[in-house]
Amino acid sequence: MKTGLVLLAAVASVSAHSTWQQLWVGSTDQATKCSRVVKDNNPITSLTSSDMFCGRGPAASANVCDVAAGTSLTVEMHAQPNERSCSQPAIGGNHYGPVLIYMAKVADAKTANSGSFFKVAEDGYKGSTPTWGTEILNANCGKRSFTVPKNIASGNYLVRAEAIALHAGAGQPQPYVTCFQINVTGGGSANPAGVSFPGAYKLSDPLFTKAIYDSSFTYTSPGPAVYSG
Ligand SMILES: *[C@@H]1O[C@H](CO)[C@@H](O)[C@H](O)[C@H]1NC(C)=O
Ligand SMILES: [Cu+2]
Repeated sequence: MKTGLVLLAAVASVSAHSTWQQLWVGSTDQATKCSRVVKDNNPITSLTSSDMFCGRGPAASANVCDVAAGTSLTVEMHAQPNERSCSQPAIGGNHYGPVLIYMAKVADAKTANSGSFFKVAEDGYKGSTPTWGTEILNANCGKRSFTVPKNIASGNYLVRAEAIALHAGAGQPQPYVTCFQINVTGGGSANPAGVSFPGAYKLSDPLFTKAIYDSSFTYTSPGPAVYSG
């Protein structure tokens, strides 16, 4: 009985892996044109892995998408590569956890392999009935929109989309990360302070030291506060 349950849980968990894939600039669907598409939909296995930078084995795109400062970007996640359908949850099963979006100014978004990331959006665990960022994502067909801060300097940036599944328990976060290559136009002069990936998160961070099923669990945001612009 116990073995059967464990096996079922393992199967459900595999089918519920996921991957960030597509980008919308305003209402224009850019699909994967400016995405560093990752090699598979598995989670990153360690917070100290180099995969924390832009995901598992990402392939840089030859394209950079122009985005006017102060306008909307949308990142889109689905369980299977090349999927757009809403018939399956974007990140299903029991993959509860926050959704976070960062940006880093880089010299060339097509080749950058490091960056100083500031946070531009976060859905943690909130609401009158507490709701996880991943649940909000599923309710929106995998899409999460945010505003590119109006005052940041123009130039190339990497957008780093992240979901961290926390169902496996204390000390076992499972991040899913993909980067998008953009060129901000018409910006201001701000260069927000940022953090490095890997490096910004530690297993000793409060979010990762207690299981989400623990009655005394409280949400503590990982990484820096959202840059308010
Ligand atoms: C970014 O946009 C600026 C302003 O339109 C343009 O001059 C520059 O060539 C663009 N850079 C890239 C890499 O697209
Ligand atoms: Cu999974």
